[in-house]
Amino acid sequence: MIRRSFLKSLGALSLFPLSGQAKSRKSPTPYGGQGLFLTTWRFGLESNEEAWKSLKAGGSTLDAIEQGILRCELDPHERSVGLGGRPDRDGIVTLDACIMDHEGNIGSVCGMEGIATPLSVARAVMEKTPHVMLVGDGAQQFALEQGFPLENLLVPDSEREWKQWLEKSEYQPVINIENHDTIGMIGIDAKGKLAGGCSTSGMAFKMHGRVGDSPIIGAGLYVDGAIGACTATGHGEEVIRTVGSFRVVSGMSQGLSPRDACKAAIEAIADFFKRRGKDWSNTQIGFIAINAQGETGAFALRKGFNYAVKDANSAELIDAEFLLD
Ligand code: SD4
Repeated sequence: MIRRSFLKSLGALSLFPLSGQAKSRKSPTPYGGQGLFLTTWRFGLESNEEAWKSLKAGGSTLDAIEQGILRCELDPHERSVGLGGRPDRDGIVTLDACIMDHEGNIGSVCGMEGIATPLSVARAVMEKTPHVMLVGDGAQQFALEQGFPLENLLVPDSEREWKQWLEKSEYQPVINIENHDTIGMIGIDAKGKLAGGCSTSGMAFKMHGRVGDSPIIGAGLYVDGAIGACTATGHGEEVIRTVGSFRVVSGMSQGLSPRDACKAAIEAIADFFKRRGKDWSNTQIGFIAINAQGETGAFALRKGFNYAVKDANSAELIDAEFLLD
């Protein structure tokens, strides 16, 4: 039932081409604001402030998003992004990030070690290489060539937690619902230019080499300048399976509100679980979205996901609606 209603709402899954359809719409009018940012989790409040400062100083939406995410990446107390991120099961911190702008330029790094700011490296991949994605040693080598410093990203608190986890030796990577994982940030400026970024250390104590949705364009992040933007947090395998962020933007291209498009994607994830007969009791997934008119929305699989919104008049943390208690 859930899947059928989702298909119906997408108009028989006419997922392509997004931009082509949207061009026939009225061009987006600035929505009366001076810009707007939407960021996953509580740390989004501070990141939004940083993004706002950058926008007010004349930065592009993309500049603002980079500054907002940098704030989080460089904070050693944020234990799921950048410096201080939780390591994999071998005790190695590996970072994933991607970025996408209004025009559809993209860049990504996966499984990168020793560089605290993967979002900026992803931006450099986008702007300075003919490629869109660099992984592992190649990503690190490129970052070093670009002048990014090599650092030990494993802070004592993360090392201690990892050792405790080893003692339990369950070897079961967990999605840490309470620890406010990935930072995903999307925004729009006064001219209606959209952009987004996503950065994470991934699932705590994952297998070495595991990559989730966060650096995958279409899964952890998608931006179509004519339609809207979406980013995801939570169980990356499920977001990849359902091409989550693209699905949300696709829903918006079919006329769904950002909130309804996020809800439809969550329902699709739930349906995939049911079809496969898999246990989803430890799974959390949240989407946040913004359309080209500056309308926002979000939806989560279960209770507990919140996100920060900032515009010229307000800055708040909102509890997302959810499918399951
Ligand atoms: C991942 N999506 O690597 C990330 C982790 C996350 O809340 O967002 N957890 O799968």
